[in-house]
Amino acid sequence: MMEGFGSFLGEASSLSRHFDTLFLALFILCSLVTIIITFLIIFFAVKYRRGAKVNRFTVRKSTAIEFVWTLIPFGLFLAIFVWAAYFYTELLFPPDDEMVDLDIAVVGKQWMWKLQHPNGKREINKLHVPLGKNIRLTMVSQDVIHSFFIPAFRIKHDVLPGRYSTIWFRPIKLGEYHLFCAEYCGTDHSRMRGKVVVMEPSDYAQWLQQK
Ligand SMILES: [Cu+2]
Repeated sequence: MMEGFGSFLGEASSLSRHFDTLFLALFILCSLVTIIITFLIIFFAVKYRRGAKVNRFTVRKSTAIEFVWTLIPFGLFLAIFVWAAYFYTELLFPPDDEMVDLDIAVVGKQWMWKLQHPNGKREINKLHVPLGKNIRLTMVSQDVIHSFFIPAFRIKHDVLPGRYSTIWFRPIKLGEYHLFCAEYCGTDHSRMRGKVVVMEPSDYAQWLQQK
């Protein structure tokens, strides 16, 4: 079963749900702000249209109202920022070093992904991982900047030349998922994609031993 943009809400990693909740909260908040402002613009445009008999000379000032409409949105968006920053650090750093079950090396190059498992087994454009394990990727690029993107896991991180970057995930659903390069990296960028295969840990152990 392929998962990807088609099943936008498919949750295949432990962080997917957190990410979707954050996205939904931001979406609802921005929609509310948009609706309220649009309503006010239309309301005042109609009320003070040319020729309307309204008082245009006395301005009522209220410091309280100024504070309310400044501080409430500020607080709400600050909360979103703190939430997103927390999520970002969760995504970058595994809960604990000892809790990493599997370390996988990722090399990006024009135009393929090369992946290596701890026992030395290598694969190209395909990544096999065991279900329910914390998997850490240590990534580097051989040439230009690439970006390692698995939509179903909600992970995306730049892969840089000359610098290691890490990211982690815990798959919570068996299946096959899209892997993309999300940073334009040259002619065949659009073909720099692959598959992530989430397997039962026993199947993974077996697969690892295969030649
Ligand atoms: Cu690329």
